[in-house]
Amino acid sequence: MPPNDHNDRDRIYAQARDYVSEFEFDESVARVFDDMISRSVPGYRTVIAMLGVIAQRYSRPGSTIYDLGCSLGAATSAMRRHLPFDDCAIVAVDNSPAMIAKARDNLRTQHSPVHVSFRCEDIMTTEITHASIVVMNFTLQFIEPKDRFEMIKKIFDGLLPGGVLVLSEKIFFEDAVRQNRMTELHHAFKRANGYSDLEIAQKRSALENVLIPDDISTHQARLELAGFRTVDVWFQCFNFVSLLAQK
Ligand code: GEK
Repeated sequence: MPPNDHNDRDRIYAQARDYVSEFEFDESVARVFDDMISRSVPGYRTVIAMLGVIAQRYSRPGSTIYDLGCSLGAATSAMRRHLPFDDCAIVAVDNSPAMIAKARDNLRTQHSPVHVSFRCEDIMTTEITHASIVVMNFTLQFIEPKDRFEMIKKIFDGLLPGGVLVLSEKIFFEDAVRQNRMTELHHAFKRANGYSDLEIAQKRSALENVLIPDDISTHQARLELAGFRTVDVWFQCFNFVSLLAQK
């Protein structure tokens, strides 16, 4: 495959299917993932670019930075470019072998003294220690709701004092009118990016029991219960947000 195959156009749900199975981060998704996420998540490129700025501000010498659910390594790459300390290390984790293989490939050509180790494992089992920054960029939404507190608490415990968690998520609004308005705007965004109504509907049904969004107050309460001192929404576009939580 050509080295830039991750730039392929996402046409996974373009044809009508008799049965839409549950969404999986398999080889076919990994191949088109960069295109898929950029055309599906409003503000994705901005969030990735700002992770570089956040990494520059909150990294500490000799600390570890975690990218949990790293997919093709976009967040890792942005942070690595901006880290002011050569002795930081990045741990990038994903449980999809196809994603990890491509992430490894993508980062191979990036010149930086900062070491990156890729791990193909469930982030529920990842040990977090001596962390200045932990990034979960649109990943917690795929973790079973009953396991989410345990995950956040583990991150809190593994962060250094003053360390930060960047948590980006699709969110759900309790208020039905607001939920409809934001969902409509999200779908309008996808249509504007070339997705058909069929693609939008089939992808939505594939994700139905896989991506389970929380509302913003659930996120905030969970982070505070885990012990985070401050929780700020630093980015929002329609029903997608990113939070900065500091220990
Ligand atoms: C980005 N952060 O480009 N353990 C490990 N990985 C997991 C797990 C798990 N339990 N569950 C899901 N994943 C990336 C985008 S995508 C977001 C993240 C999206 C992985 C899954 O394999 C996928 O690669 C990633 O989390 C979610 O900044 O597709 O909306």
